[in-house]
Amino acid sequence: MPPEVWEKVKNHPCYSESAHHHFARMHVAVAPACNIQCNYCNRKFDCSNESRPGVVSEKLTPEQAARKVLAVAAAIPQLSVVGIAGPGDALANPEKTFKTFELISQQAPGIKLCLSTNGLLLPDYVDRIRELNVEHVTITINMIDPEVGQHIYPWIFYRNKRWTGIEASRILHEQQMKGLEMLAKHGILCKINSVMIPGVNDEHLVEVNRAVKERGAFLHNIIPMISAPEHGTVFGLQGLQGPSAQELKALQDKCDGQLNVMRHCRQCRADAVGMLGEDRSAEFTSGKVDAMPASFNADVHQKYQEIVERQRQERIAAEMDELAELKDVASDIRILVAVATKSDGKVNQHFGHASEFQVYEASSSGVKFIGHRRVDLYCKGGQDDEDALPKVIRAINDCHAVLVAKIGACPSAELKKAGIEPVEQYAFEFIEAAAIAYLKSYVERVASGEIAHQPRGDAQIRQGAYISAA
Ligand code: CLF
Ligand code: SF4
Repeated sequence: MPPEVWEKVKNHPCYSESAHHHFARMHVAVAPACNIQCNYCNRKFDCSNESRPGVVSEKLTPEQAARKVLAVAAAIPQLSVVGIAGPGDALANPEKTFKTFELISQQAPGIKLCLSTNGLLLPDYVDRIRELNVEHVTITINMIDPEVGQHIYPWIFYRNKRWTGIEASRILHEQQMKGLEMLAKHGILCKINSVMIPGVNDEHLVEVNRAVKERGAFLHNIIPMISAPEHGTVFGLQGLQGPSAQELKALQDKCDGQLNVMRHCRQCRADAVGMLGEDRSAEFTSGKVDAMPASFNADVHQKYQEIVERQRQERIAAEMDELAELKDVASDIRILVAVATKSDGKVNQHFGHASEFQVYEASSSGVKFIGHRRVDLYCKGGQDDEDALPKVIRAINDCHAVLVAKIGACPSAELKKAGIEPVEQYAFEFIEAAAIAYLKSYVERVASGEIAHQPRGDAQIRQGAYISAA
């Protein structure tokens, strides 16, 4: 990656997988209106235990948003980026969106600005985006063929007129492509979000991937549709299901290499706060923010970034050391391992405290992050929740092992029964180094006949609800 691009992404938790272990984002919900309708979205729904785009607990004015950013920056030194991602469309609310960015860049100049849009009005605002030094823009592009688009978008509202059917998708598509080309020409890093809707656009997304690459996109984020009937979306009510873990991975693998593929998206709420795997929005409601200190101390954030840089170097060195050892063990075995981690890219969480597991693919060529699986906490208030365990097992059923800091005897026995090996041996080590060391020991045990290598089954992606870690 060219050094000037790495400078832009190295502290952005969404644009760099390695950054997401260290840096936090926050969204300010200043953009309530939307100018299109997607069949997988219902913005009326709001539940404090629900985490998905479009959902928000309270809408903010630009001034309230700027104050909230200062309060969060004072409390969370990991904060590196503020995004506007709805709950409607950022560019359908241009005054509020750009006023908010102006205030933040004046009051917290070290924080990156990030914008997410459906792209309908993007060409109109490229100049404004550049003036405000917004370096990261996400466009949600679910199709490049209006024939496909008409099944996703029942209508759009454009130039004072409501458009429906294929014409609506044609206009949206043209605007998205034009906006992407304009941004790329000016060196703004564009991430494309595509919602994978099985039976509607899943195969088509390979063509989308090719088309956005040609137009200069930096990253492609293919996310599973969240679709439960109780969300009240058109697709949810029609009974359309999101993809399984294997289906999602197969599509991401097909697109990988053409363009960088993001696999660590958490499908955040429009008012999310914290590291990607956590949601601390409830700590920063308006009433609480008013009583908090609100100031931006650039030194604190700078010092934190220096610490992360050192950890990154240590982490890479540990991975290289383990890879060198793996070279002695020739094998084409490729396995997935689930990891319980809180932060810093280490195996450092108790099995029962994990609200998600990160999944890595380990092979003789190295370790690759392939996704995360949200789960219900197994340990709640010190009590084990036996009902949660089968769901955890279903969520990581494609993995051969789960690497944890600690695990109790009972879940350990159940995991073994399901064919998933619980492993405490790498507690507090860097994830990549731990995954390679585990693979080495696995391959050696297969070679010695101690265990037989068996392929694993599919795993379930949890639909929507995310319970904040206790
Ligand atoms: Fe927010 Fe999006 Fe910027 Fe990130 S989220 S506006 S690029 S700062 Fe990130 Fe959240 Fe996925 Fe978005 S994990 S939903 S990709
Ligand atoms: Fe919902 Fe976003 Fe689609 Fe608007 S663009 S309908 S907010 S998903």
